[in-house]
Amino acid sequence: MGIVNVTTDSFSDGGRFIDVPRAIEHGLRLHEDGADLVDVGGESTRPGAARVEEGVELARVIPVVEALAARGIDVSVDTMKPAVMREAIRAGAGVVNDVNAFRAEGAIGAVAPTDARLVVMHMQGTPATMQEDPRYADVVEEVISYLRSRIAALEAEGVSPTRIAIDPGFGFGKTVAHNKALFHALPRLASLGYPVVAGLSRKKMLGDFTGRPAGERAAASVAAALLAVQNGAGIVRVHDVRQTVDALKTWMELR
Ligand code: PMM
Repeated sequence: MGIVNVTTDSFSDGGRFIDVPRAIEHGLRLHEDGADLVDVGGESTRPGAARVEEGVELARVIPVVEALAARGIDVSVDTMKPAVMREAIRAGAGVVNDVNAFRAEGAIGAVAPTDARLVVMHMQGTPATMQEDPRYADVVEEVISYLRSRIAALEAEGVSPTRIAIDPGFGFGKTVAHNKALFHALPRLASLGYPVVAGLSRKKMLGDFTGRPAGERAAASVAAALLAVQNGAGIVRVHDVRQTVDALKTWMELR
């Protein structure tokens, strides 16, 4: 899954793809580089990020989804808002990726009657405050039980389990120790029977490990993606698609 952030403040590529034609161009490039799925988002979820008005998010995201889907690309929309989900599906998105796990009022109703695939992610708190003081008694148990309850809520509204993928939400209300525990639990998450999505690309934890700023975390991101797949992730959400695809191809030949 390649990332197109149509925002002004995403932590890793903030401001670089705010205009629609450039976002489309970037999405096409990620597809050419080997992304099976291109994830388009118009509201940053970086720690401390402010919410974006629905109209602004629609104006950012829908033309990009439409243009990429019209070229036959499998497009995912990264949003928490039911109206954006609905419009994006209408514009051709095949996947809805919700870091809020379809908890917003009307979110399940927006996706249930469609055949869009869904990414259900764990987050503690909200992006505005989630990294202030994340706490868990047992992070792995709590993330799994949360994901199970969100899956149950979706299935109760008629969503087939075959449409659902799960994501532990690295960095979303988690310390480095929490992220590590969840990383090591990827095989267990995979054993729940839903494809597992892992998003580690350029995240702060990789900066902690390497001492590098977001724009210089490609090697760390590729290593994290490769290890995530080895641990059972079925989908990796990445900025550096070309490098990640090369690493995965090489691993598949040599393993
Ligand atoms: N991370 C970000 C945004 N959306 N969606 C999923 N499913 N998983 C993630 O880990 C995730 C996400 C934040 O990263 P970005 O600002 O680089 O997009």
